[in-house]
This record gives sequence, C-alpha cells and structure tokens, in this order.
Amino acid sequence: MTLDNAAPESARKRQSPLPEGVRFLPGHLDLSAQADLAEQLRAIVAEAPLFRPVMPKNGKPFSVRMSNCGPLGWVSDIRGYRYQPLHPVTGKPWPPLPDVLKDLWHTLAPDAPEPEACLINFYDGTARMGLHQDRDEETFEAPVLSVSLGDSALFRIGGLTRKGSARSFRLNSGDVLLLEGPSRLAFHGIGRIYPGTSTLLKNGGRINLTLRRVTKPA
Ligand SMILES: O=C(O)CCC(=O)C(=O)O
Ligand SMILES: [Mn+2]
Repeated sequence: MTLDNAAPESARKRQSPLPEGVRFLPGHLDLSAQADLAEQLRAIVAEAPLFRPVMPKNGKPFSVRMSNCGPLGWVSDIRGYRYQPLHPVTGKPWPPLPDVLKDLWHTLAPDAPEPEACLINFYDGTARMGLHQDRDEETFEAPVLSVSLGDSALFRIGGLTRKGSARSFRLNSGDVLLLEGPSRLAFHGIGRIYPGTSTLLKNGGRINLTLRRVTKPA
C-alpha cells in the first residue's frame, strides 16, 4: 500500500521507513536465547558490578547504571567520556565478551573488525537516556549493534544533527538494532521504559547491550 499525502499524519508516521542505515531486527533472539544471555550477564555483573556514571563537568548522575564486558569499556566521569580496560570501581579488567555476542556480531556484521567493547546499560522503570551520538570511538567503520532484554523501551532516532525530527518506536526484549553506514552517527536515545512488560529479568527493568569497535584496526 502506498500512503499519499492525504493519509492522516499518524498513518504516515507509522509507515515511514527507518532512516537508511538503521537495521531493526525485532525478536531476533528467541526466549531461550534471551534467558541464556541474561544468565551470563548475571555472572558478568557479579564480577564487574553496575556503577552509576556521572556527567562530565557537572557531575550529574546518570539515571542508568552501567557495566561493560570485552577488552574495553565505556565510562563517563567528571573528566569526560572514554574507553578504558579497567572497571572504575574494582580496578579489574572487564570480563570477556560472551561467545554468543561475538557470534551475533560475526553474523550481522561479517565485514566489520572484531568488537572490542560491550556496554551494559541497566534501566529501572524511571531511567531514560537523552538524545546523543555514539562517537567516542576512534573509528566509525563498524556498526553499533544493540540488544534489548527485559522491559520494553521507547527508542528515539533522529538524523545527524540534534535538530530535526526524531521518530520513535518500541524496543522489546530480544530485539536487535544496528546503526551503520549513514546512520552510524545518528542521534538516538531512550524516551521511557514500560515497566512490567517483560518477565525475563526477575526484578524487572531493562538491559541494553551495545557492542562497538573502538580502535582503528591495524
Ligand atoms: O538503551 C538503548 O537502547 C540505547 C543505549 C545507547 O544508546 C548507548 O548506550 O549509547
Ligand atoms: Mn548510544
């Protein structure tokens, strides 16, 4: 069906295609894969506990808590945003990337260099994340690959500038999303969480995993 300009605004919005370079794979992980991954993440955060980052300069706490796995982890503190090999609280290396995440990367981004960082964001029912670009990496040649687990979230995605319209859609448990090519640096964020929409995580909430290549391959 083609929607013409006479179609109601709501219908046109619903049908408008995602920006080029946004690859949305709803339900890519089935329930048992989601449960396996959640179990592995429990062991990861037991070793590398969730911490609450603060904004550079003003020190305002994030509403999400974070951890990482992989050789590098993304952190934010009063000094700025950066990747580092050690957990900022324990001083220990981040736990290794689970094979299932490496396999997902190899399947969905076969031409990309190996992933080096997996940021683990934990959202309680009131957490959100403002519109931002993922641009602390040295290279943008690889996609950003994100996996959602637990409660649903309203994902917002715009263009390459903060101005301009952003569109929104729900990310549910098991959904995978890639930002690549012309959308690798698109502004995006999480407008809200929908508490109680999933039973995957015992105490509720949402986990988002974001896999990234950080350094330029040799
Ligand atoms: O939670 C999400 O789906 C997005 C997370 C995100 O954009 C980030 O950690 O940079
Ligand atoms: Mn991001």
